[in-house]
Amino acid sequence: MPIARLTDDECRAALAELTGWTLRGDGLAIVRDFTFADFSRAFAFITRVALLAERADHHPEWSNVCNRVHVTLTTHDAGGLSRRDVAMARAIGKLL
Ligand code: H2B
Repeated sequence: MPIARLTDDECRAALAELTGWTLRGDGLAIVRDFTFADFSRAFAFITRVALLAERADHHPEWSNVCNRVHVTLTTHDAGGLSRRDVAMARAIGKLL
């Protein structure tokens, strides 16, 4: 289902509201690094986000090294940022 990309103004407003997220260099995604006490906690976080993502049918791109998780949010169906990324970033924030 097509979804609109955020306008530049909407991107700015979203970033002002979201703690810890920054705009990727190309402006098409938001990124955030998470650091946990150990790998188990990092993996538990990944699992919880995966369940959220399945429920929302909106899936992050991510990588994990030891206790760190790097998350990228972008909307493939929109070719950039959409309100789905903002909603997912908010939902992830509530897990912390
Ligand atoms: N995740 C992300 N990040 N972007 C999408 O556009 C997207 C998705 N689309 N998860 C969903 C699945 C789509 O492919 C299905 C068909 O709804």
